[in-house]
Amino acid sequence: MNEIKKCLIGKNNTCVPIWFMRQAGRYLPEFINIRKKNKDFIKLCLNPDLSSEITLQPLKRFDVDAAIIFSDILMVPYGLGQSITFIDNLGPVLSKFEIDEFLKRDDRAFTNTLNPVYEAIKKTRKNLDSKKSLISFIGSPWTLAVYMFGLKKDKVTLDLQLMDKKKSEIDLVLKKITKFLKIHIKNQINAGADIVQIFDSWAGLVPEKNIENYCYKPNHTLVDFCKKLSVPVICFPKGIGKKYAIFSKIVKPNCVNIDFDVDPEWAKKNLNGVCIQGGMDPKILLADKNTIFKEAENFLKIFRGYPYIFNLGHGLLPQTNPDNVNQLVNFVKNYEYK
Ligand code: 1CP
Repeated sequence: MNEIKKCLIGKNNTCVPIWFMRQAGRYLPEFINIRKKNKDFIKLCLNPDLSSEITLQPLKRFDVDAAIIFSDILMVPYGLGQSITFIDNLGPVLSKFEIDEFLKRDDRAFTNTLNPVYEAIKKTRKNLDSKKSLISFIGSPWTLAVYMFGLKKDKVTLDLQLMDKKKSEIDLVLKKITKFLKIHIKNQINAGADIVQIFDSWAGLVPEKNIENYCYKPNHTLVDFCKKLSVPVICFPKGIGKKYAIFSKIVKPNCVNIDFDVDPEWAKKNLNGVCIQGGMDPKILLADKNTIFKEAENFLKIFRGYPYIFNLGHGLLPQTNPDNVNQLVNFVKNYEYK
């Protein structure tokens, strides 16, 4: 069994496995090269050869313990019939959401559209060292709804008026999308992925009165589904602050990724002993070597003897120097407690 899985199922608290969110893509020159020649991001995600190549790029450079499939959480709305364009400096823009189309979408059409993602996973598993995990992922129902309905006013605030107007549609989508997310999880596992991470990147924007129904319940349903498949699952409810404690208690994933606003000491004491992943601010990787090592050591010391997977409090930033990532991986791998 590989190191990450041992950590996730509670069989190991001595070694600290490591991988990074957004390790494939964004900051690696070899990715940027491929990206320049492939302007359509969705098409790139649907190209099994290139997707698999990009997934393996970080593993050629760094001794990380996992690959994460090069895809996107927005492939699910795409599989449900929404078209998506990525606009520089603005991010993804989805075509108008049509509830009737969504309700008519059948399972087979969904799986067929996303089949290249599963092909990419198969290909990657074949070329990946058996000691390394292959992580698959989904966006949570709420985080996907934020994009599907265009619920944000700007980068950090919700359009509450639109939320009110669309309330019944949103509630229906949050319920019905779970079926497709389960299919997507199962297909990724059948193709060879061995861990699932659920990104709830906009959990921090859920209004207090909706937190139960929009965040805890849907994450719980999906975590239970993964557990029934005997697949370890990591949740990342970004931005929920102290609610990480109640989230862990209700949702009970194998592991939670803490974001960089969460105090790691607090997390160790309050997350019910669940395996913890991440936490370090991705901005630290823009600093000098000593700052990076000092901060990494802080996390290693805090989580000494506790099931911990080294990762960040959000994805690697586009301006990250790959040499710094390499130095950090080697530092964590060779760290010895004094
Ligand atoms: O222009 C480009 O080159 C595209 C940049 C890019 C990349 C490399 C996007 C657009 N998505 C991805 C890949 C991706 N997305 C991965 C690949 C594997 C890896 O981690 O290396 C993963 C796991 C994601 C997940 C993802 N996509 C999330 C959840 C994690 C997070 O960052 O919070 C979210 C919110 C998205 C949506 C998305 N995809 C891309 C953009 C620009 C966005 C929007 C982000 C936003 O709204 O701020």
